[in-house]
Amino acid sequence: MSRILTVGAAQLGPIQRADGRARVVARMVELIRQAKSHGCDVVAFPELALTTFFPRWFMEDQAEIDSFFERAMPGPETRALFEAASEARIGFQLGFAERTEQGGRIRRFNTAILVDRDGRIAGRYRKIHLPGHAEHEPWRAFQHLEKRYFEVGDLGWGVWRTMGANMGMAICNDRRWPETYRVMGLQDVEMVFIGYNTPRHNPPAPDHDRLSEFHNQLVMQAGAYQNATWIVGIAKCGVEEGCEMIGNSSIIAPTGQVVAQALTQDDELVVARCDLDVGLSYKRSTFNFARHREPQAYRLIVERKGAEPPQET
Ligand code: CDT
Repeated sequence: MSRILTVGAAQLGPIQRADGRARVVARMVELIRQAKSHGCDVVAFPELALTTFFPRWFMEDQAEIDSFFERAMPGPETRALFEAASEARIGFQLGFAERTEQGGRIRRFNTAILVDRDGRIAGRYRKIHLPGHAEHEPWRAFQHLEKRYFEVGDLGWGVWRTMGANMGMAICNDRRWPETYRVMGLQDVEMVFIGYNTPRHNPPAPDHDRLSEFHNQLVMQAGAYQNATWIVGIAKCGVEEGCEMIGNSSIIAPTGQVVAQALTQDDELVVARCDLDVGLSYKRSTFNFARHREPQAYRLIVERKGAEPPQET
């Protein structure tokens, strides 16, 4: 008997700086309504889904920076999203900027949560691979200041048994790193949600620009196959404040095949019926980790951070 989870990747088109939370939440509620009509069990939104991608600007005024962060989840403006989803009996995944107080210290993370069908937060992930830079670099066409505005996530990559599946999350740049997937693969993950905001132009390496969609597919399809898991990639895309971000939100099977993909660079729901047992034959054969992995040979991966070339012989 197969275990089917119907999933909606709720891609969002651009969010401009002047767009308030209420307007964005209304767009998300409309996508939940569409998800309901397609029989979705769970719907996934992008990274930092509630505002424009603010790390593109250098800001020094902390109050201005904090205007992009959520102090409570749900908060006054996001409660409507929780209510719409639980009314529809749909779980969801949401990326947002999290401002939290821990031990008397304010901390800020690029966060994603998994919310079950009853509107309860079942899982939380804080982005670990923060791309970009921490200081103003005016030579760039636009900034990418994630290293300035966020701390490195402190929760690792969890996997939660919820909504009938083993579910995990990663955020945007994490998808380019094989370690991300393998940590979840080792917890028998069956579905990973990855929201992203990926500008087409990469100022330090413009030669990569024309390969943006290819690299997006390459890493997510490889992560799915090598860990025998479904991957749901969800873009915030289109031209946001003059900066183009790629779309191509995709639902990828444990076989590595793309099952469904967005056509637009706008709000669009991508739906697939995902058989959670499709990965089983891979987990039992080629990627039977318990049988075939050789962790003693992988020690360098955790012992060394940067590449060091060999000595000349
Ligand atoms: N949001 C995010 O992580 N974006 C990055 C841009 C990389 S270039 C600084 C990404 O990996 O898509």
